[in-house]
Formats: sequence, C-alpha cells, structure tokens
Amino acid sequence: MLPTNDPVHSGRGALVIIPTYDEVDNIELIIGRLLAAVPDAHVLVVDDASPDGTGDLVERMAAADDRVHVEHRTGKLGLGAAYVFGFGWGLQRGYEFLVEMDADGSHPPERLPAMLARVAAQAPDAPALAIGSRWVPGGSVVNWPVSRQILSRGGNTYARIVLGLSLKDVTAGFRAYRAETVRAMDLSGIDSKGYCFQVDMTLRVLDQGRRVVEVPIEFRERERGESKMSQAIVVEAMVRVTQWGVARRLAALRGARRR
Ligand SMILES: Nc1nc2c(ncn2[C@@H]2O[C@H](COP(=O)(O)OP(=O)(O)OP(=O)(O)O)[C@@H](O)[C@H]2O)c(=O)[nH]1
Ligand SMILES: [Mg+2]
Repeated sequence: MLPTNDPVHSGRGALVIIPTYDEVDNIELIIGRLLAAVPDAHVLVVDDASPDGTGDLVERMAAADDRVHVEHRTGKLGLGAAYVFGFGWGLQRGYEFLVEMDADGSHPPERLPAMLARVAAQAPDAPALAIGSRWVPGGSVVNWPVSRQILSRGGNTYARIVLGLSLKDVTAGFRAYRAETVRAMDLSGIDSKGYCFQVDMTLRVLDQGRRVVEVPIEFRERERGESKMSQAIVVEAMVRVTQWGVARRLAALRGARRR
C-alpha cells in the first residue's frame, strides 16, 4: 500500500517508461538521476533498435540492477507507439503509477516525487494525471531557443482554445498517471506519433471525468544527442488538435439539441 502524501515513498509502485532512439550519451545519466530521486521506482526503456547502441547499454544496466528493464522494438515506430507498448507492459505487471519521461535530460526526475504525491493522494477527487509543466508559475525553460518557446507556447494556446482546456502545458511529455485510468482506455485506438499523443492522452483522462493537475518543472534543452522533433510532428499535432476540437464542438452541439 502506498503511503499518502509521502514524497519519499511515493515512488513505490511506479513504472517510469523512457522511450529511446539514439540516446546512448544520455540514458545512463538520466536513469542514475531518476533512481537517486525515486529509489523505489522501476524503469522500462522502450528502445526502437537505436543504431547507436542505446539498447545494448541498457541491457547491461538491466543485468546489474533489478529495477531497470529494457524492451527492444524492430525499428523507429514513433514516441506514441513506444508509450502504448510501455503502458501495456506496465499494466500487465500491476504497477500502480505509470510515468512518461524523456531520455534527453529535459525532464528533471527530481520533480517526480512531487508529481507522484499528487496522483497518489487518497481523496476521492484526487487527480489521475500530473503533468510536469513549463508554463505554470514556478515552471521554466532553460537554453531553449526563442523559436522553440514560441512553438510550444503557441501550440499550447491553440490547443487550449480549440479544445476548451484550462491546462497551460498540454503537450508536455513528463507525466505521472494513475494506472487504473490508463487501464480504462482503449490504447489500441491511439495512433498519434508526436506531441499530439500527449494531447490525446490528456483528453482521454478528462473524458473519464478525472482531474488533471500541473506541477511546475524546469525544462532544459538537451545537451547531448539529436532532437527527433520534425516538421511532420508539428503538422500532425495541428491537424489532429483541429479535428478533435471540431469533433468535440459538434458532439456538444448535438448534446445541447437533444436536451
Ligand atoms: N522508442 C522511441 N523513442 C523515441 C522516438 N522518437 C523520439 N524518441 C524518444 O522520445 C524522447 C523525446 O524525443 P526528443 O528527440 O527529445 O524530442 P522532443 O523532446 O520532442 O524534442 P526536443 O525538445 O527537440 O528534444 C527521447 O527520449 C527520444 O529518444 C521513437 O520513434 N521511438
Ligand atoms: Mg527532448
């Protein structure tokens, strides 16, 4: 049983899923920081056959530490698909909390205890999702070019308006979920590849009538390795968010007409 509001112990029952593609210079450091911050957590690296040997390195780490696991996929199949795979893996093994985190050091694992404490609260209206947020008071970005800041802020503002959300950082990729909320989703229906995967997951939590909270984090630009961000990912996010927004407005209108 997880102690309530106890950040020191709140990692028990948590699986931290880290998708990787060519992160050999980052993965050891980030797993070390994570396990120092939340010693009870388990880690699952979902590696898409990284040519730089990330998967082999994590194999060696897994052999030396029972908390570390790695699964290899056949090729670069996208971030969303890696998380869907990781969620299935964690649900099968009965973890109570499922965490999403990047390998590149942008997400500070030292904030995970605060995020887990929010979703571990026992209150009936306790949030089912805690988002590590750049754009709430106390949150920040370090070393991010202005162009990326504009893209992130602009994308979030667009999503907020189109989807009618009050969240400030709905595209953020550092997240802690209550596992039962993820279990209640039909994950086979998810095919978003980039940022819109995060928006999609947020909508699915809200549609269950569950609460989503934001915990401020300091987000740092990666210092090593290549970004996998692309124009295709931005276009996918804009198109999907627009489609979801229109579909939700139409559904609301139909509901209002029936009443
Ligand atoms: N398994 C898997 N992991 C991926 C894939 N694409 C990206 N990743 C991982 O997902 C995480 C986020 O990717 P980044 O390249 O940092 O993308 P980003 O954080 O959206 O963009 P930047 O801010 O530019 O770094 C990292 O841990 C990547 O290694 C993929 O196709 N498969
Ligand atoms: Mg990154």
